[in-house]
Amino acid sequence: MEENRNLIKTNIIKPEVEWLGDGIVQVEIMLPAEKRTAEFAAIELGRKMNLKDIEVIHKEVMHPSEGTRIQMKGRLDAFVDIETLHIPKEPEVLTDDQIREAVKKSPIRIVAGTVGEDEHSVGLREIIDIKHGGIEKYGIECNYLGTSVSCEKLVDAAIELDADAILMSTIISHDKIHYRNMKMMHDLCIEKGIRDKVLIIAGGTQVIPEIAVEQGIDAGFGRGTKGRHVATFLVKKLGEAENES
Ligand code: B12
Repeated sequence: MEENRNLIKTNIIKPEVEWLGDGIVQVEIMLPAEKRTAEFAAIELGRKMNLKDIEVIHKEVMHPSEGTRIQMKGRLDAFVDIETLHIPKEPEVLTDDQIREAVKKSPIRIVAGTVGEDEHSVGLREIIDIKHGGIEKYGIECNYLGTSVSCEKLVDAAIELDADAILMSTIISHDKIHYRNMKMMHDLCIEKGIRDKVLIIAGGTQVIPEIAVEQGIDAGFGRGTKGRHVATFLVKKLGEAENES
């Protein structure tokens, strides 16, 4: 601790667990191997990550046919100078009154569902439902189509209801199915001639906003999203489109 005391008043940060800037990090690894092999393989992998003083602190066989989860700790002799970081600004969130006022002036209608074979409905319901502070509370008309809805069905519903936005939830991320579904939704909207009339918003536990947008959709939202974040995006984006036309 003594040797790192001078870190306190600098822009330098180092990982720490016990002492100021002790450099200790915890790493979690799943290895397709039995317990003992996994333990020693993990230590070797830790060395290849340039960790020092490696200790395995937990091992757990998930299923004999799957492998072992290892948690280990080690010392990483690295630091970051905060001054050199590029930290993007957090998006501005409108107040409840601002959102309600905007929706009153220009009503918004959305269609929503969890896509593909995704049965995880809790997240999307939190975004929509009034009882969770979802977007319904601002007067946004929500048409929830349910779980495991095909992209095609959501696009058809958007056409039929003349919706302003499609809200797709995609929690499962194996084989990047979440991003593939976003691209499919974007392509289908082009094919059916509505891409310039409808916003596509996707969300889910493993959704990284920047990567979501790379699939051609308008916005992606990850863990911890609240209805007010989505409502702010809808109001701002639809407002911009209105001003342009
Ligand atoms: C509950 C749960 C289930 C329940 C779902 C019940 C239901 N009605 O929703 C049941 C038991 C059915 C289930 C089944 C399965 N599950 Co499950 N499940 C979970 C669990 C424990 C919690 C999910 C949850 O409700 N979170 C709480 C909500 C509030 O958070 P959220 O979903 O992230 O939503 C927030 C944001 O992501 C975002 N958001 C989400 N959707 C949207 C949409 C829009 C438009 C926007 C803007 C934002 C947004 O906003 C939300 C609020 O902040 C997670 C583990 C975890 N801790 O995340 C695993 C998890 C998601 N499940 C998993 C798996 C593998 C499965 C199964 C395949 C298991 C199996 N072998 O059968 C099946 C799949 C079934 C299917 N066809 O979908 C994995 C997914 C792995 C992956 N990366 O793909 C997880 C991560 C568990 C794990 N660690 O392995 N599951």
